[in-house]
Amino acid sequence: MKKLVVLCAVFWVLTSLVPSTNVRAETGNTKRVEEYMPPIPEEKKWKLVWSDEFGGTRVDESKWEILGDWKRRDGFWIKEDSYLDDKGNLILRTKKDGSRYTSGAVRTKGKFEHKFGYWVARCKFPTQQGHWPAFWLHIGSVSSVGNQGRDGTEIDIMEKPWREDKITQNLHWDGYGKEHKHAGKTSTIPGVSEGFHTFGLHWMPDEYVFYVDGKVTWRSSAGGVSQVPQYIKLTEEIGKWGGDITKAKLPDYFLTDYVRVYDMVDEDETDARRDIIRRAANVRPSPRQLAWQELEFIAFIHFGVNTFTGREWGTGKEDPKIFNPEKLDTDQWCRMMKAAGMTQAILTAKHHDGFCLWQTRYTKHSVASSRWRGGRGDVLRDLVDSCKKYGIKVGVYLSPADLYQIESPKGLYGNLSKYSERIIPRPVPGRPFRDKRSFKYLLDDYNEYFLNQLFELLTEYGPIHEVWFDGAHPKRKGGQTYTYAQWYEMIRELAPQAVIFGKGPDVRWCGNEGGGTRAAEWSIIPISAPVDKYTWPDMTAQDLASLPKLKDSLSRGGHLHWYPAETNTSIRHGWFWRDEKQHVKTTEQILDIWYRSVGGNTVFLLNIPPNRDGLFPKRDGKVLWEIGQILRETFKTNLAESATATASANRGTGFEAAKALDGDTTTCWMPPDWTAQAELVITLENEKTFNRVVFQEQIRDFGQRIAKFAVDARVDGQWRQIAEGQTVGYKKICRTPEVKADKVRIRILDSRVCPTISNFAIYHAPSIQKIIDS
Ligand code: FUL
Repeated sequence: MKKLVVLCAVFWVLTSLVPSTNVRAETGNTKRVEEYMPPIPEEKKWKLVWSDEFGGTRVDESKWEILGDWKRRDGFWIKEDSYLDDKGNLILRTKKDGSRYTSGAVRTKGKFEHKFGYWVARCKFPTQQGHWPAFWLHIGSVSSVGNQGRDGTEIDIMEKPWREDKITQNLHWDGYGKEHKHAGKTSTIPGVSEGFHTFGLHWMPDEYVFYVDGKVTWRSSAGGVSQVPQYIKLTEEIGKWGGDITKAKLPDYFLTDYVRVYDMVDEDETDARRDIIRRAANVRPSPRQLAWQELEFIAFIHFGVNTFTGREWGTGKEDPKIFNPEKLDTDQWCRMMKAAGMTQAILTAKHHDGFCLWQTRYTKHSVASSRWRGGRGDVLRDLVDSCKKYGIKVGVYLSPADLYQIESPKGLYGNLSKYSERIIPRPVPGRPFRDKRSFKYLLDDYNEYFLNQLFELLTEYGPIHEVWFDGAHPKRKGGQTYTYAQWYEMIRELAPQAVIFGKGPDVRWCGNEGGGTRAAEWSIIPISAPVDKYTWPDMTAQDLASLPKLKDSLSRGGHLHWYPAETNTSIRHGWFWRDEKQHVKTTEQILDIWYRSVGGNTVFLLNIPPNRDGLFPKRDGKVLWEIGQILRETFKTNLAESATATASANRGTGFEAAKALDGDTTTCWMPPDWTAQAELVITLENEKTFNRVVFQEQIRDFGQRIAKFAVDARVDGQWRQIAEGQTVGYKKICRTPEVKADKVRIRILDSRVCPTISNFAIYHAPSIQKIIDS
């Protein structure tokens, strides 16, 4: 029972929602009570901001400081006299210890200090005389004199130094010396000495209202009302005022069932929050985005004149003759990509320098003017043919920046040509198109050139699955702008399966080129304009899409868009092959990026630049092979294949816990809506030794929802946390310590609306060294 209370309380804190002024709560005494909440204006709601339900066996020292050991009044505060009874109560014990009397006391000093709101504790009193239980608020500045109690007041929400049915409530300010001031009220409350009762304070900026069992006992503004944060104290003291302790039968106990602190918040804040969460949880990937996400690990191939000059960014003035990769063998590229487990290859068909790797009709600055294969070679053609053979998809990088078109005398880039109606593709004598579709757009010279080239790429090389638009510009000219809307429209028509990367609506640049990943990688991103009007800037911030970010954007008229991240980096230092002194990342480094990116809700785009021969270099090939071997070895046997699953909350038919284990990622376990926290427990067939835990959300129909989770393994009958994290999305892979366990538990600690888990698996990753050495 108590666990439920704690869970509920945590849920309230996390979701910050208290739906009505009367909060249902369960108590440690298995009695349901309706928590009394002071009246508030209609547009306000109570929100639980801090609480302790005192579950478990140890006082939570992140919340409380246990006082002692030292003398206090006529007795001693001793740490061992403050403890939990494992029935959901804090015990402050009073006892005789030799000749001295001892008791317990705790406070939240430095751990929780707060002002205003509703403060309530549910307590049961000791029965004997001589001691003095209290629930009060304090702060060091109570001692400062002047400014009355506004700079800090001792607020005694409850003191009971009597055995009779009465309690007292008090305010003290301006220190405890000559200037000390005080106001207070003693109330007789029949029955208060027996059983549990609640003692509350509604602390407002201009008044204190004291409650016992939900009834007002005293209102006061004495001292001008404290305006500063204060901490909580729960104490037992021994002093004459409480009666003669020598007459008491000891030990005696002061029990507290809970302490809760609520704030008054705007009603629409909580409703608006739910509304944002609901909206966020309803954003879905398009089928093309989903297909792209499932590619997981893809290749980038930077190749061109830079390969022959050793430059990262060309100048546009390169002589095409320098391009001569005599041994070019795209089958070799494919074998290596395949060995690594890569599923798609994106070629720099044209990089910033403007040199084209395919037989374009629209410029001579291409392979056609090179010495390679007598000017008849076509790198893209070779690549698509090989990829077809090896079952690898193809993407194209077509740089909007084009230095050849900027620098050459008749260059089209920024040439200030007039926009006029033009037909794409522009016919070229002797080079007809098989695809008879055409597009009529208002264009200038460079946008026409760009669209003509896109038309060639998208109609003459088989299906293209990704179009990569780089935002980088070594140089600009003539105020050249791009007619992106037309580019996108033509891509959608000619290659509906293709995702548009970067300067486009489908796939987001992860924000760095070093393989960095985010702890929380959301695919639901706020954008400041509707999709068709948005200009897709680089998004490099760590926090792109937390709820506050969504709220901020929506409040300013923004929109939510499914915009998943692609993590791009190069296996080499630099994007192009330079020489064999060039640093190549190690297998361990690439593997680490693979885990963080593929296992962190992004697609991993790894660049492997061919050398001047037109081959993937040996060193790079070795890393690719090792990566593939390691991943195949690691993920070959799912040790949870014959496992069974149960869940803490169930939505019903079709969404049972077992759906997380059925090998079908379109089915999932899902608890009821507004279950932000829930657990999925997987019972393994028998004890298994593993160090990888994989799970996925069903993003196709339910989007991305999980915001915080932990993973536990049951080792020798004891649950032990082995991983924690924030987002999950398409896939989460946790690298955990190696454990031998018979159960695994995913604890969803926060999610939007409710979580889904479409797949769960565990694996044992062998030592990398063993594979590298083999
Ligand atoms: C950047 C470019 O400037 C680099 O040369 C490289 O192509 C990289 C993938 O994108 O923006």
